[in-house]
Amino acid sequence: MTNLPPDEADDHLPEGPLSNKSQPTPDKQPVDIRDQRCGVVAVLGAPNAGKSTLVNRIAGAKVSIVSPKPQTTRFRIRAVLTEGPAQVVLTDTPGIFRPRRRLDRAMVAAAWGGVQDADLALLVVDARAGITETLAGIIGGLKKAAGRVPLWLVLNKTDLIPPERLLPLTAELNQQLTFAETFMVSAEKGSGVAKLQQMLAAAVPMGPWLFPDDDLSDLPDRMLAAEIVREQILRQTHQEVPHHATVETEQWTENQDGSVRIDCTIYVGRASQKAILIGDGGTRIKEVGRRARGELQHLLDRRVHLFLNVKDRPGWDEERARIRAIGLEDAG
Ligand SMILES: Nc1nc2c(ncn2[C@@H]2O[C@H](COP(=O)(O)OP(=O)(O)OP(=O)(O)O)[C@@H](O)[C@H]2O)c(=O)[nH]1
Ligand SMILES: [Mg+2]
Repeated sequence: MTNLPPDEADDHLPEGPLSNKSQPTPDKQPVDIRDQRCGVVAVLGAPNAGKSTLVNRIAGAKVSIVSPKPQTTRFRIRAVLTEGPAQVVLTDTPGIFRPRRRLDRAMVAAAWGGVQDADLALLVVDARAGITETLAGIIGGLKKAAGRVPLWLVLNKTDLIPPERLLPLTAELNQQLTFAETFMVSAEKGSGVAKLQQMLAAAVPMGPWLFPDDDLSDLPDRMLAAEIVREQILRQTHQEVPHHATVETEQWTENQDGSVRIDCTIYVGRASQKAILIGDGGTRIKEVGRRARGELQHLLDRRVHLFLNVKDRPGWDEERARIRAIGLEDAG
């Protein structure tokens, strides 16, 4: 049991918090329901292609966690962009790869499920990585779904490669699949994203909005807290620990003074991983807690007391209950 005392430091990370509400804009005119347009856009691709970075960029807020490690996103998160009469609901999905664990199968099933529910799908490709084996597998899967949903190609991370490499890659990908549109962007730097955003807003069909216009995401606060803690684990631990850790919010207690107490349990696969995560004298877990608490406090705009409890639980990634707790459906 590693219960942390509430940390008094009030800092938060420079990347900005996850958030599920936009700042109020008082001059916004209400849009008549008969004029509203709304569409669901699935964002898919290989792990680490930059899907979540792109979704956050388009939503204008950090809705989905991002890390340099593959398999950061584990379940579908919807980000909402409302612009004029158009509402674009972006579904950020887990990267698609060859699954091994029950958890992996559920993640990949969630990603493909995202395409089934969509009006449009964006295939995000890491332009520097090019056509990897993983991407070839995704293209194979998309060929089977061809025709059911329009596909747009988004070549990302264009800041990392010379421009002359982009056209051959685009040509090769367009040979393998029919893309209605192709975009070249840097989700991180922002270049090319405004154009994509405009085209998305113009492409969504007539229909009533699915979300209030100040919603940014559909992530419940308890899940949000767990994701913020997991993001810190992804950033502060290495090798096998991040992929064998899962976070669940066990308790959410409203205090009379307006603060909230959040108790999270972190499950890891082995006692050795638990030792790494806790660190010498508890230094690492304290830092995870300190940063996560800073972000949460900023996001929830209230004092947060965060308690982290690390448990080793071999085989949690084969357990149905753990998989359901992170919002995934068991895919067998
Ligand atoms: N240089 C550069 N880095 C990027 C760009 N977009 C994303 N990244 C980085 O790529 C890494 C992965 O980004 P994510 O957005 O987490 O990727 P993802 O596709 O959501 O990954 P999974 O959730 O694991 O499938 C992070 O370190 C990002 O900062 C980009 O346009 N340029
Ligand atoms: Mg992601």
